[in-house]
Amino acid sequence: MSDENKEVLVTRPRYDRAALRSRIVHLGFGAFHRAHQAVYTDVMLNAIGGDWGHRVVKLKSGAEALQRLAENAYLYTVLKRDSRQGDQARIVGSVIDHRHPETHGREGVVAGLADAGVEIVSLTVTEKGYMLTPGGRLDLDHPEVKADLADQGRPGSAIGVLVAALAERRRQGLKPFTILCCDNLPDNGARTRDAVLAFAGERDADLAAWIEGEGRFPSTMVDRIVPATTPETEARIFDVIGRPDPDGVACEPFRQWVIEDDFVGERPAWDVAGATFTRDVAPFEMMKLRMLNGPHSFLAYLGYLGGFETIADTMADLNYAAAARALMLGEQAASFAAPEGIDLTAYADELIARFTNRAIRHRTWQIAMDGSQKLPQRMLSSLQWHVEHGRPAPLLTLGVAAWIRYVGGIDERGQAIDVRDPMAARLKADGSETPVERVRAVVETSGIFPPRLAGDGAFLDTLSQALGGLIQDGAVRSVAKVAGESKR
Ligand code: NAI
Ligand code: CS2
Repeated sequence: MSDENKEVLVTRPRYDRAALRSRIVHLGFGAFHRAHQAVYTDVMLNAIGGDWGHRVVKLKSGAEALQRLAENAYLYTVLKRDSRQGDQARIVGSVIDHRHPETHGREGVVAGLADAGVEIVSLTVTEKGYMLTPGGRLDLDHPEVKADLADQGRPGSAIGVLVAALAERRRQGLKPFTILCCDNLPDNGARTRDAVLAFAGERDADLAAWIEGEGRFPSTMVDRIVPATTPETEARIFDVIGRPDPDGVACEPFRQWVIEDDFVGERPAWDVAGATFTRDVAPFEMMKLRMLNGPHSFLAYLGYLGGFETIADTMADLNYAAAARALMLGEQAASFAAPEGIDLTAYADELIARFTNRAIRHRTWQIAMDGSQKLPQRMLSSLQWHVEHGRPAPLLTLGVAAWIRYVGGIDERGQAIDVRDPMAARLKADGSETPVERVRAVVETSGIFPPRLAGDGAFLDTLSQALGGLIQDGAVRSVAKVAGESKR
């Protein structure tokens, strides 16, 4: 019997859904939240019951999708897929309510957070949703920040909504809620806190002081590969559960969540579902961003340019697989201190196995999105470490060169690339520049390179050479070359 035809185990909620309350509000109800935080709550509820439920919010598009989810009693499928072990499905029951600005009005969204029963507001609004400068501060010139500061009762951005809801809680004499950032940002709790305090400070210094004193912003390391849903995923979910599920998602079996244990009030016992509560998340965040996300972006840019559609397709080229592992262990691992008790070689081997999972179709194009928001924490900070220590870093350099080539907007076959990035228009190549000119232009216009790199002529020359080599040889040969050199 082929894997596709084997009977698939389907786990369903065994707890009393009527007992759940909207004690967690989630901003950014995308693929990841469905297969990560909501699953941890669902697993916990199956184990010990309780009343923790999620009220989910989308601030941008998706009003109809949320309405449809409500009509389906907020139940949806998470399909765990593994090319070696087969599939397993879970019907998740922990989501119980929603808010959307088009359905409930912007004021209704704010009220959904300010509600006295809410203990935690979690977020997965993507890196750009925090509206930060390359230095990690709230960008006061960002058009959404300006608009929300001008119309404070009706905010549209995540930070604006958080501050408006906190102001309302204070007005009502309530405690603030805990703000739990679950995006792939470095020091994600502290960055979110700084952004919220900066926004609140523009509005009212007393409000900012109250949030600073009473609020809590635990940092988290979140991990599970959850690609955007494809028609193939939808068809497979149909086969497994016997009906269509437009809200279903597919993901890998692996999941990890490390959470700083610092909440305003109560919190769910997510540890029952496998999460780790700890005092210091930073070493885990750093390890994940550099060992997983850095190589993910490397594979995404060089894979896309090399003509590969997904990460698993890219990894099937053994030079790419060797280069990814060499990047992890030969360059990234040197640049940070591993969390206590973690063996980075074993961690890297597990990552390579996860990237090779052919049942997961994670498009290189999807991961390539928003590179200007991702590169600093994934590659540029470790590249800076290498430059400061006088150590060559050919794989990181090639990865950054591939990003520069990719955001230029034309692929190796002369076809246009659909570049999705807040800086896309600024980063487009004009086609007449030499690699040296192009590197200098991108470094200057993006503003994302740390000064130590942007001001280092030798580094810029090495990066220009890598870009020149990539243009001349193409991605596949360039990767083969660095993979070969890394073995020596
Ligand atoms: P998605 O595209 O399915 O959902 C993104 C959500 O963010 C949507 O609800 C969208 O409306 C919202 N959003 C986008 N831009 C926004 C903005 N400017 N302001 C407010 N909301 C905005 O993406 P997915 O897969 O849910 O990933 C979201 C984030 O979760 C990632 O950027 C990453 O930081 C984190 N993450 C994702 C993982 C994955 O494998 N999918 C794994 C680990 C973390
Ligand atoms: C990916 C991540 O889209 C991306 O940029 O690198 O979302 C990745 O899938 C997750 O961080 C895995 O936990």
